Amino acid sequence: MNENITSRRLTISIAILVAAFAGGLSLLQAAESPPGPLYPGITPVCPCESLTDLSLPNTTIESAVVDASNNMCRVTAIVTHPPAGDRVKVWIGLPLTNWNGRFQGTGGGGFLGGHANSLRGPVGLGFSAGATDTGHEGGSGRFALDANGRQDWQAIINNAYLGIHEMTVLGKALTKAFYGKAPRYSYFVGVSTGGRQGLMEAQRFPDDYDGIVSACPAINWHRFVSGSLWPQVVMLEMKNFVSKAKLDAATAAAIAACDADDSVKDGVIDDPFHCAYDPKVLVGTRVGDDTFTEADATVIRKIWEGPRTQDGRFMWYGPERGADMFPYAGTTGSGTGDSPLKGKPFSIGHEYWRFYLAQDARWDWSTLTYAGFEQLWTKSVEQYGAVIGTDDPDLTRFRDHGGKVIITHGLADELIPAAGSVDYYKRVQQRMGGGEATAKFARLFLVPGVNHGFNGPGARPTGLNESIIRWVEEDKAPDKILAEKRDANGKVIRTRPLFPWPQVAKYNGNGSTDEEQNFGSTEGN
Ligand SMILES: [Ca+2]
Repeated sequence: MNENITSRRLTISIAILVAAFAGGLSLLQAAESPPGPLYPGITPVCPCESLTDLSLPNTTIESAVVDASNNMCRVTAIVTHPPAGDRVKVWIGLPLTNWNGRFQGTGGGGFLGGHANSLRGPVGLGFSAGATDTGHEGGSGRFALDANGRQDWQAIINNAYLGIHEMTVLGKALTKAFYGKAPRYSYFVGVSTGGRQGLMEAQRFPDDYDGIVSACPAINWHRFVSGSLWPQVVMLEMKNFVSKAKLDAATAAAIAACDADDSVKDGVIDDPFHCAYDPKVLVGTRVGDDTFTEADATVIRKIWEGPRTQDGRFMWYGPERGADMFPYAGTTGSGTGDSPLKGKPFSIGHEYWRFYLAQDARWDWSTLTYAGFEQLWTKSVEQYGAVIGTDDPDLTRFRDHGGKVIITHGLADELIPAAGSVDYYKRVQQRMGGGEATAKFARLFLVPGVNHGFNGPGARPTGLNESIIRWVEEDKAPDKILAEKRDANGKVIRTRPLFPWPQVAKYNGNGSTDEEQNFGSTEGN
């Protein structure tokens, strides 16, 4: 593969990430009011610049400078793990005034471990805050191979779990050095990979955080990221690439078929898990200048079904009906004349196959077969599950430490199948003593009709930071989260309640379906 193609793919990868990341970040910071101070009137006990003198094992504090425009002392440090020679970059922001007594860790997206810009939001709310590159720059998965083309396990581990832990340890130490007091509570707030990083902390370093908001988490990484190439192998094996127009037509038809099942016709399938719409209905219909075929219906059915072994056994979930199928299929062309239909794998999945599974930067995805897919998907589970799977349901130590976690996932997530979060939460319930016992410290809120960036026809959750703080500090568990939909001018045009899974919102039959008070909760999903 030449450099042009490589850099173009990287650009696409980063574009998708930035879009999802921005949506997620705005989700987590929208309209949040600053939490009250835990140490009223506290001020720094040393100059920002003096933090470079702090001595911590395997840590070099490169700079500590006042960033007046963001009211913070901004610290940059490198953490290493001798003799590996690795460099995990950590950014810590410490409010110059009005520190609220809490620390907040932030996460990344895709292969991006995190970003220094993520400090601004939480510091603006009075948190001391941390971010890290988890040991590599940028959003490519190339770091998984060393200069000799072999797996760089230190880099893989730093990205999978160790970088966030190092950031947290350093962030707490710098907070204590700067204010003379350790943070009383620590929170981790993340979206996508950030959501995965938060749950990884709960599983592996359960004392790091008191509260975690994990939005559309990239948990089950070893299953769904490799699984994201399933639409490509299906289309290759069937020699039938399905156009974007046909994929969109099938999504629209599924929404039309299942929209009213929740008794409100609003363009949203509240319960896609029970939407059984079959695209065979579309066979023979015209889509633009083309006709929908049996083979098109089969491909779409297999995309929704998700990866299966050659003898038909379940491997993983597909995106739900109502989620955009284009990011996984990436089909371009019209299929007519000089415009052949071509697929294009989801960029993060493609990089994972190249750098983790095939371990060959030049690996050609168009050589995929069902047999090859099954073989390397299985390798992914076996070789990387324990490292980056983030699907350990044993949260005993986190619970016993007093930890609380809110998981939320859009049901029209086009990049991470929402069923994976339900699968994980069910396993947590089984491991942690049942639904009621689990709900005392971990709750899942599914969000109908929103995608990976929490955008779409549905309403997006609000007040997640406030909810986790109230749960941790006042022991008030979130029984309901308010979701709202705004128009282009920012005006709220619809509100809906979200209830902890398996409860779902149900219209009570009276009043506006755009007002949350007209919905109650019922058992669902
Ligand atoms: Ca509906």
